[in-house]
Amino acid sequence: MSRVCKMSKNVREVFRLDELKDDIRRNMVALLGNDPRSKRKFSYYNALAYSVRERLVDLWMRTQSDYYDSMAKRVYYLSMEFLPGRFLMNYLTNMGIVDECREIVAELGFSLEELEEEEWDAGLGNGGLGRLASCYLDSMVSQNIPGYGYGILYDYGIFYQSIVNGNQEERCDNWRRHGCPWEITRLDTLYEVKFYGRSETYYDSDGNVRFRWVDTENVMAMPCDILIPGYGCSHVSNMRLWTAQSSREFNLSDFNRGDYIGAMHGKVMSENITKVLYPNDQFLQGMELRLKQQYFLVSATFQDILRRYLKQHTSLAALPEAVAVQLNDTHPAIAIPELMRLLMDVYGMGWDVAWDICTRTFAYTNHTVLPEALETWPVDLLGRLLPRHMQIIYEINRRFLEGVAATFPGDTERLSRMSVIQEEGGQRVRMANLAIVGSHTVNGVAALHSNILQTGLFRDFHEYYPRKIRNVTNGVTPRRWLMQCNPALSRLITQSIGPEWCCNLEKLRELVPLAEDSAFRDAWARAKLENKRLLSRYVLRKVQMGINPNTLFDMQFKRMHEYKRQLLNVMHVISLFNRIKDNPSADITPRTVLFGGKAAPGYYQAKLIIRLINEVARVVNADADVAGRLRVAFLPNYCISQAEKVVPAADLSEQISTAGMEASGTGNMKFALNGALTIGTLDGANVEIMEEVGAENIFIFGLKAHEVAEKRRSGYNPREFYENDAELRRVMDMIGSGFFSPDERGLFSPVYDSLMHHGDYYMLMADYRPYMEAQAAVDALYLDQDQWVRKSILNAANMGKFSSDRSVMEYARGIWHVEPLGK
Ligand code: 6GP
Repeated sequence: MSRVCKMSKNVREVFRLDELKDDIRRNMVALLGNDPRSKRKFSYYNALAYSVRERLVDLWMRTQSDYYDSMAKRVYYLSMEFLPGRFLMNYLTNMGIVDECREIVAELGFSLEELEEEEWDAGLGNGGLGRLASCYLDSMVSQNIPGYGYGILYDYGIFYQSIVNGNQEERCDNWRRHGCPWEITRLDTLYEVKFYGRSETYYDSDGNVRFRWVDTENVMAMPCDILIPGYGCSHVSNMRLWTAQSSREFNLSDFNRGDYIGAMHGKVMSENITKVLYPNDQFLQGMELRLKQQYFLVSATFQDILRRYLKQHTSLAALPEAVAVQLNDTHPAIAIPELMRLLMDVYGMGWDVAWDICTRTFAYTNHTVLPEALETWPVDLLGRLLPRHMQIIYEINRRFLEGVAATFPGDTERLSRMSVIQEEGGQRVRMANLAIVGSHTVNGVAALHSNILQTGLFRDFHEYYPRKIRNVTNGVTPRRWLMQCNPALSRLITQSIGPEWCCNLEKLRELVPLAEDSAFRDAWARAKLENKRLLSRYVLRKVQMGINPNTLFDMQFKRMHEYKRQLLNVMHVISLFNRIKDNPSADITPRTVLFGGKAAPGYYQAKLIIRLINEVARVVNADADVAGRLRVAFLPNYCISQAEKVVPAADLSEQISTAGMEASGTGNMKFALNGALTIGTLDGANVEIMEEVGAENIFIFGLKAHEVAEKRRSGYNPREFYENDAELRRVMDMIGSGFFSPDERGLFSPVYDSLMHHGDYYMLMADYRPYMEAQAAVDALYLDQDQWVRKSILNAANMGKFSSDRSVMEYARGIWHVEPLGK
């Protein structure tokens, strides 16, 4: 912390702020070829961005030489997704120069906020998994843990969602169309990545049988770095994102035949590898291109890791002492056979030595138990694309199963469950099994989830490797998710308890006594209201709808998925609507219910629920009886920059997944950190949030994870709830009969049927009444503003555990075995 305070004293000097204005003008001319007298916001945003970035390059190089000089062990966070959002404000926040910059920009005739709005989000991820990776990079570098993120620079990130006639429509997210000032492209560094071909054996000079991968089709990987400044900027790291380039080799025979286009075709195709992010959240779409992307990331990254390592070491034997690789889910798990291949085929090691190095290098994080998300690849596909890896996987599996058979003699069922190769329904490679076998540590992302891994999904593995599967509860960075996104509240907190909280979130506990101070409560409520006003203006701009900041802001923002149960929230909205219609003079707590989230383009049911939300909103918002008491809106294109506006303005955070299905959740943490009260099930990290904030400060309802499992086993009958609950019955009948879709009566039948006729897998019917009761408690509490605000303060005050600084430190000490540099 002292680091941060020291920094802010001489921040003007360190970052040469006196020269910033001139630099912006200079960059307008030199880099952008624009006249500084023009008042184009986009140009000024770019000129500012370049001028900010260039102030970090020195620090970044110094950080890199620190790493070299100290021979520090490095962490490599391998992820197919990063979701950084916008960079400008994050750089300024972590550099501690937001206010200074605001003044300088004002002198140029702009507000900082309007320039910020010129930046397009870097949406290189789908949701939780990618955003977690970005939070972890922030926390690693802010705590001096030497590490890098490695990923893919997709030309098209997560699609842009618009709502047309109530339906989701996808547009491509060409986010770098106008360039991206944060990228540092390394045109001079290229690695060759191989695909296809075959594995052949040969004899080396000592007469040993060796393998080599030949007749391959090659693609080049070019790195692009984006700097990641740590808070206080004593360290600056980077993400290295790969982009595919065609190899220089042309297909000469095509050329010679005069087929120019034919010769170019392969080159063009190879650059497709990094074109587009797969837009599925927790759903495996087993396309060859996706596997190519995964191997592309892994191959390029390992060439880079070994290059860096071999600058300082002569033998690969000590790799695990210098390198820790974290696999963000199984997406990069092909790294395990890849490292084996490199160690054996390229560096000549024997199997046992190579395997020992491998298993001491890798650790794997699981982010979901949803069966449709678990990756398996057909053996013939993987074997065709990566023939040598397929051989290695078979050998890993053979040796592994030998060990299992020795421990559990005669248990063939167990062998077939644990095998890396799934036999039934055509041979497939189970990537989770491969990741577990090849890693020294496997972790879940919240206590409940890790427990489910140990006793459910990975139970056999837990019995075989009793210390391998552990928990590290997720966290979020307090820099972006409080300091940056919520200046009003941050200011109040800093005035009250000092600035240390942003690097030591446990400090927020000092707010606890202030919850009893009415002047502080008033100030807290004013900050919330200010944020609600800002959001209201945004909503008006975005969807041309006025919302009243004095109503309860009830928010559910996350990917659209049946298990997250946006539908249950809609059922509550319909119930409120009916109550108002039945009794127009009823005294009810005025609410504004806001939704946001993208559905995977091929996920029919999720898209239909978006439509339902919009149709319910249409009916509710047009009804004169309801006016002023209930309003509903779906905000299109939920993304990081939208979250930064939504999160600070929430009164109520909806975390209502079917218990046992949300691995952790991180939105739940962001909302509570910003003073929202949670209504939620005992799922994922909600369980730990309740432990921290106290059961009296959170609205918990519904089935628990073991009850869900038990009900599934013993037979669950959703109709029973329908028959015994008139209010629920009415809601269901309205959805099913076309009340919300008068022009297309059957439109929502699939929604009705999924609950009434197809088993209600996510158990909405069972949780409806408990949810309604919890919502009634919310309404009652909101009328007592003093108590509400008190609880809001206590929520934020007790969120210290959920800083990603804490999570990253647990990984560092317990899994990566690295210490912060300079300690
Ligand atoms: C998500 C989980 O659904 C969410 O609960 C968790 O907070 C987040 O990961 C970070 O751990 N999972 C994914 O986004 C995913 O794609 C394969 O899992």
